[in-house]
Amino acid sequence: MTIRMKTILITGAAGDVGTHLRRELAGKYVLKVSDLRPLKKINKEEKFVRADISKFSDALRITKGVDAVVHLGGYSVEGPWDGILSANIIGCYNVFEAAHRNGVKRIIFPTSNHATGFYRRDEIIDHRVYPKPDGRYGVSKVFGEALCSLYADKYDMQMFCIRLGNVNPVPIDKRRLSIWLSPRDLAQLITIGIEHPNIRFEIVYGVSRNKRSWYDNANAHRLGYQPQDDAESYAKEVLEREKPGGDPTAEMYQGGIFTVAEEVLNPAPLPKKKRKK
Ligand code: 15L
Repeated sequence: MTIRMKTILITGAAGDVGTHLRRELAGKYVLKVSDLRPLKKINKEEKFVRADISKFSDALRITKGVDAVVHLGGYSVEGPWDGILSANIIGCYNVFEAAHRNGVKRIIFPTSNHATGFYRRDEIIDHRVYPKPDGRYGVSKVFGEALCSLYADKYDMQMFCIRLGNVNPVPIDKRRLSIWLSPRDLAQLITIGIEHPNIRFEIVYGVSRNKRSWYDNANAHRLGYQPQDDAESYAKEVLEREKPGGDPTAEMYQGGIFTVAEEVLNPAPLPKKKRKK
């Protein structure tokens, strides 16, 4: 008996998280990858479909014939409202509604720690806390979570929300020691979202087994998540690099610099990768 491989649509596939995820999931699923931008590299078994998800017709086209959608597409940091509105509010609605109309039953929605960024760092929060977004971007992620809840209740879809911390091969600063998610732990969570038989509407935190975590991730563990990595292994070198001081509000809240950022292009850019000579 041959087992049919599931086809998974990954939107926003050209971004950092999408790139890590495609590498981790290669060979496990048929990957249909989409983005507004061209992909730097298209892997052998991937099918690339260019799409602007702020257009409903594009969303309908890309969600056809897939078993599940991992919806990474959109604006991934605090930024100008127009961009967030079209990519994260209109775009997110378009992808979910198009998936529903195409009979796709399962959506994995990587939301963000910035949906709850105005919780203090001395608090431990679980998946049941009410949202406390730390900016326009955070609000757009809360909107996406609310849509997930609606599509689960109204259309009986299986909606898995992962409040991502920071996906990176290694944690890059003090705040990220608490919210780091290694690419292999990311892949494990996404796989739970794709495969778990009893998902309706779930919220979990997308973080590794970090000693300094701000989250009680019991809901993820209940669904079988066993993170492999702990940011603490990098703590010494990260803290040695950390500059003292910093904005006191940003230091107090889990969302860090996002809590004080306005409509800038990216309040917390990741360090530029060193170019190979
Ligand atoms: C996010 O939500 C962003 O998508 C990501 O780029 C990081 O900035 C991350 O939050 C973070 O909080 O570090």
